[in-house]
Amino acid sequence: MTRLVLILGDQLSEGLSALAAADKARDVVVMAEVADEAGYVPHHPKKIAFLFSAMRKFAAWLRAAGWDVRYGRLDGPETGNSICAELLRRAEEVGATKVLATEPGEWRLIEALKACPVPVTLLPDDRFLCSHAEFATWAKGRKALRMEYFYREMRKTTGLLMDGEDPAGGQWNFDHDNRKPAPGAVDFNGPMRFEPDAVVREVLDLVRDLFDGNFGELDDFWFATDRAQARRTLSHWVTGGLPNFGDYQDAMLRGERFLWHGVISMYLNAGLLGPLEVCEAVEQAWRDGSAPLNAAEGFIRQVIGWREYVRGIYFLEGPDYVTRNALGHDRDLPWMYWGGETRMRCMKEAVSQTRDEAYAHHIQRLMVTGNFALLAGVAPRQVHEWYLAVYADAYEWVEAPNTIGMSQFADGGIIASKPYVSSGNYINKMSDYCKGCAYSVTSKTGEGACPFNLLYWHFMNRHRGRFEGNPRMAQMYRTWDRMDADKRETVLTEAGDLLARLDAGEVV
Ligand code: FAD
Ligand code: DLZ
Ligand code: SF4
Repeated sequence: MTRLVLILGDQLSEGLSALAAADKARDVVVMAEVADEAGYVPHHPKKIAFLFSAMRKFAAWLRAAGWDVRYGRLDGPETGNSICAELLRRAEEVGATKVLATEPGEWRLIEALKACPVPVTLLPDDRFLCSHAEFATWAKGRKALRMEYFYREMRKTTGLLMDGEDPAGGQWNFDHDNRKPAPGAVDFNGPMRFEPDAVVREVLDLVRDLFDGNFGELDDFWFATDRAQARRTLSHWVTGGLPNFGDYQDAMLRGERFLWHGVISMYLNAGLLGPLEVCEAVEQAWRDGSAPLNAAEGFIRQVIGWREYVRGIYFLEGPDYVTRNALGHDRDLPWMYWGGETRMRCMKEAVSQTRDEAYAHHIQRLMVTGNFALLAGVAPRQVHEWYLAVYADAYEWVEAPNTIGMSQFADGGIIASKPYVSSGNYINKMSDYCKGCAYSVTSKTGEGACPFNLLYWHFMNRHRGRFEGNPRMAQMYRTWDRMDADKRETVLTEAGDLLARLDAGEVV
């Protein structure tokens, strides 16, 4: 009996569990560009172009490897609007009654597949290094699910950067070496860029026609769109970017969009690269002496630590995770996130590079756009939908814990032990943004005071009941209490005025 083998847009891996369980001689692969997936948030046009190009190339690779592949194009008149509709159509076409699929990375789609009239068998997604069961076992009985302890277990299981039982270099984490401010010049020319070929050009035309209204620039598309290109991107970065990756991981510089970052998350998350192979390449560079340990460890921690950990949390916490709002924030996402005018240089830089590249690095996401939304009290659901839409690497399993949990503290502290908030001082220390800003980072109040400075204290004051008992925040409450009462009043009044101007849609 013929079965269908579903391959989703972020499942473009040769060793995918659904493919491994299928029989090339009798089963039929189904892939489809469908309106529901392309439209559940207004995805950045470069994200759609990347995924459709990579899907089309993966389908061609499967065909060359002998699979019967039925591929639905978005502009194909027969293509269904949803994954389930497409499965039903193909089931009828080939006479199949069952579907094999690898578990999707989003509750929405898992539930849709379970409700689909044609029965779907969901197989574990073994492209990750930690299964749901292993994560649940690790989490069981713990008071706090801190990433650092999870990460140490992952180091031991994978053997990465281990000297026998001990961590290489005698310590698990070199993060304290990885917070250097931006240096003057960047000696890495950024991620490898690829000229669009015929397949990509055809997709670009389609995306230009159908997604013109979405936030994001489609021109100057340079992403890798198949595994061979993604592998070249990885080697290029390991040679040129990795050596300085650790030192300047948190730095931000005007006009330097990628610094020494890998810019490989979109390839990892779509399945063009695997987590173990990228970590092994990085470990090898350290063992060969071409990259320092703080860089190799810093990178490997992000991949086998943070990436696996956030996925574990997403699946452990369940479908309602994205609705959490522990701080009761309800402000609308300011228009500046969609490219509206702003006088804040840091926000302008982060948003405009997001519009151009569908990329911003971690500190831009966490300490600029995320920090501002949290300080301003924006509804976390809206913040979540923005991040899910605008980044080429965004799928809910990874984006939601980062946004709802790490960035917005909306899960009440499952991921973060304290909220990631800062005044302008942090941004000034880690970037050169403040130099060209209409606001003054050193002004705490008055005309031209940096909005981060005002909103920081507004946030601390309005959430005092929740945070003053947190030992990591006590010092800041002491600083606030030592401030002159009039000064505190002025800060809160000016912060309130600023929020009112945001709500009124004025340029801030
Ligand atoms: P590098 O700095 O080179 O890091 C190496 C790799 O580590 C990344 O490619 C990525 O796979 C992994 N990694 C690093 N940090 C994290 C993390 N916190 N969680 C998971 N993986 C991590 N990452 C996504 O892949 N998709 C998202 O949708 C996403 N949304 C985010 C939203 C917010 C609010 C924040 C604060 C972070 C988010 N991240 C997300 C994490 C991180 O910002 C990106 O993984 C990183 O910027 C990708 O760029 P890079 O490949 O250059 O990473
Ligand atoms: C993100 C995305 C987009 C834009 N389009 C498609 C699509 O047309 N077909 C498809 O199979 N997958 C697409 N995806 C990826 C899915 O949304 C992703 O598989 C789920 O969100 C689960 O992670
Ligand atoms: Fe951002 Fe404030 Fe610096 Fe301006 S002064 S760039 S708003 S941190």
